[in-house]
Amino acid sequence: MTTHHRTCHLCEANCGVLVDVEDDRISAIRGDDNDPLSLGYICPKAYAMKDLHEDPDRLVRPMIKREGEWHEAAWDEAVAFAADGIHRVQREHGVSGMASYLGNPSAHHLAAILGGSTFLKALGSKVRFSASSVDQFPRMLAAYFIFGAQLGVPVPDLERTEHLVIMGANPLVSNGSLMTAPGMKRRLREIRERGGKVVVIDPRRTETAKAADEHVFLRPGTDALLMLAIIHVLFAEGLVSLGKCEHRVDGVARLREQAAGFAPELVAEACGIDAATIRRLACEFARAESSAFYSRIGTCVQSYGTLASYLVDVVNILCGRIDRPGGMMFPQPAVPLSSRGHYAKWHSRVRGIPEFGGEIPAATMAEEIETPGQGQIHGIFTLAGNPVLSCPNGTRLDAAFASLDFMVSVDPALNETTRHADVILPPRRTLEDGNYSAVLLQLAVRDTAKFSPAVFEPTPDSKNEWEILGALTAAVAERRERDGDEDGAKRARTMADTFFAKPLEEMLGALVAAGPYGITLQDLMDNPSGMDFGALKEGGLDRLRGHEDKKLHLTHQEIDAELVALRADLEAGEIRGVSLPASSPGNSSSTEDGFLLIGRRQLRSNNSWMHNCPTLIKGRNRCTLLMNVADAARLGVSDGQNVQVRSRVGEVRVPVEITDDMMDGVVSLPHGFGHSRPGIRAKLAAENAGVSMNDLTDDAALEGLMGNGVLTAVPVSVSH
Ligand SMILES: Nc1nc2c(c(=O)[nH]1)N[C@H]1C(S)=C(S)[C@@H](COP(=O)(O)OP(=O)(O)OC[C@H]3O[C@@H](n4cnc5c(=O)[nH]c(N)nc54)[C@H](O)[C@@H]3O)O[C@H]1N2
Ligand SMILES: Nc1nc2c(c(=O)[nH]1)N[C@H]1C(S)=C(S)[C@@H](COP(=O)(O)OP(=O)(O)OC[C@H]3O[C@@H](n4cnc5c(=O)[nH]c(N)nc54)[C@H](O)[C@@H]3O)O[C@H]1N2
Ligand code: SF4
Ligand SMILES: [Mo]
Repeated sequence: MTTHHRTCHLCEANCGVLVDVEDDRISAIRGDDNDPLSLGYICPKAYAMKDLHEDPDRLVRPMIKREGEWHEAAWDEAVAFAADGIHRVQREHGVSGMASYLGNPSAHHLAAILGGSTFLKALGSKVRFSASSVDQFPRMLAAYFIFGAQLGVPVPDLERTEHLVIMGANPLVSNGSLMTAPGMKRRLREIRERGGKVVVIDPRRTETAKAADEHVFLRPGTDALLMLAIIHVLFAEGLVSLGKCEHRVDGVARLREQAAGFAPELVAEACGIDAATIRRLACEFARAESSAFYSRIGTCVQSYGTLASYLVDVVNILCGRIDRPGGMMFPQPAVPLSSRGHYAKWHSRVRGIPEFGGEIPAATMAEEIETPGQGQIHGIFTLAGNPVLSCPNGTRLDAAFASLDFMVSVDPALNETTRHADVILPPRRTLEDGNYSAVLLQLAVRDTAKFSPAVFEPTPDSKNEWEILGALTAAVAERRERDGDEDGAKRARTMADTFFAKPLEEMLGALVAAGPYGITLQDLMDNPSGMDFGALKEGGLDRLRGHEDKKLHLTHQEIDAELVALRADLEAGEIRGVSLPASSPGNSSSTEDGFLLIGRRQLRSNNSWMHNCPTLIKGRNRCTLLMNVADAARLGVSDGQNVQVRSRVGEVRVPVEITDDMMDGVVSLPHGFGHSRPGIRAKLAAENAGVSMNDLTDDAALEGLMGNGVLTAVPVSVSH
């Protein structure tokens, strides 16, 4: 038997694992006690690494579709086919006639993230989409506004905080996000054991809420109102104390005026939280020895997502919690990926949505494909994504993909999205490749570094994303050269010759050597469980490559406009067109059969792509609609009964699961299911198909500042 050290690549937590191999098969996957970040913790998903490695449905050969039939192909043939298609679309419809979509796992693989970003430069199309715009973009845009860097997202100093507020996140199940922090259960327990407090604000009494000191139900979509009321209290009670940010924050006085109109009493009913509780939350946060206000996807994927995320940062700033031990701090990773980013340099063609970091929102993908005219999308390149199940109005997107002239996917799965491709280029199995978690270690609650060497020899004639995209880039360059497209050829040729020509490990070696610890690849190899650079360090605000004046900026016309819109909405009794409850007793958000739909994550699932893993999918049907006891009684539905859920864009039929854990008037569906579409190759997933929540989410609803997908507080009706 041999034992191999790896970092689990399945979610953001980055747990150190030991993979035991006997006779060329994985015999065990265990937590690595010596990993300085995870200290031996793993979750049940770790075992899915074996399922994924052995998945019989995984594509191992490139696939070309001809007259509707899939055929295995040699790499040369498939790469040439892909390059021909891309070149044809770009020649006929312009460079940006070929769009791209990068999915979530690309952030977990060095080969994919470096390969993807380098290939997109060669491709040259400005029409880029990714899973980030159905996820954390609002959090990043808030960081861009305030700190001047889209990757300048602070993380809670879990190892030292005395008071942690968790809003719109369920880290006990998700294992944390924009907060690389394996072992959340232990971490929360330790905060409480040292006399600290953990508060969860969420429309569902989640697994995390149950492990906290206090849970507060919040009406979905109203986070910005709650934060404004908290800011109002901080000013009214004289609790603003900027600490080390004293001379580096702009716009505090103005903010005070803006928050004046949002007294707790004014927002209480809309938020479903009484004013006294809001006051207490604010005071406890400000008065704690140390405190960190952490918000995540629930707060992002709403119509005021950027404003809400921004106001969370503001609360941390006003209480002097930024860049301070026990507060919100900036990690110092071994490979810093500093990127200032940009915003609103240009706008999407159809709805005029501002770009952010060079992308336009995934929720606009379908309209950009369907709407004729100059700049229409005719082809798409997807890498590690399944937007048909993960983006709003999946039904429409599904049809839009079917109408494309050409599509190429770099993905190991033939799934709901890649079934529309003309050619699929599958990367080799993850455990056959080395890896370094460059993106997620940017956001870790402790500074560490670790390289994961390959566990298995590569399957003969297999390629990773770096190699696939390198070959594709060279092939595209050739076609452009042949056609005399000098600029395009040069762009692709430069990428192929100067970047892709280097082995990935050489790229990594250069990156760590240039980092703050000046380590070498050999150092990483010599420390198979990882290198520990200690607890989060102060000075992050100085290290950040943010605003030129090194200040935190709290005055932005975009934010002002959102505040005006929110104020008007509050007066009109709605949140961007979704009605707030009429002066109703208690927390109720429901009207007869009308509900607000929210999502949920589950420990044995990960977005759309792990339902073909036997160890995860076994057991009861988990694609259920959670509904509160009183709502179920009112509708006359019983546990397990199938109901029809309708939204503006679609409907699904799904069994109800009755619970005490939902807020009145709010129902919850997990996303990532819906494997009943024909033509996918995932036997177990198809047998446990469930329904897709994104056949209900609405692509007409966009977040106000950069058009992030609105995946929560979706108005639906439920009937039987
Ligand atoms: N309603 C609702 N919708 C949501 C969310 C929600 O909470 N509610 N969450 C959103 C969030 S946070 C996210 S991140 C998105 C995710 O959205 P996507 O990233 O579009 O979807 P995934 O389901 O993660 O699909 C991952 C794809 O990557 C492939 N893959 C896996 N490993 C590799 C690899 O090593 N290399 C390559 N090349 N491909 C690989 C898989 O086969 C699969 O096709 O979904 C979003 N959608
Ligand atoms: N097991 C598992 N782990 C995962 C994933 C997975 O699919 N499964 N996905 C990974 C990915 S891609 C990501 S981005 C992370 C996400 O990690 P988290 O951000 O922790 O995601 P969720 O568990 O969806 O938690 C979101 C919470 O927001 C709540 N919520 C919904 N609407 C609102 C609202 O309007 N306001 C507030 N305040 N709360 C609201 C929901 O009830 C839910 O508890 O998880 C990662 N980890
Ligand atoms: S928490 Fe995430 S990284 Fe850790 S074992 Fe589970 S899936 Fe892997
Ligand atoms: Mo995500």
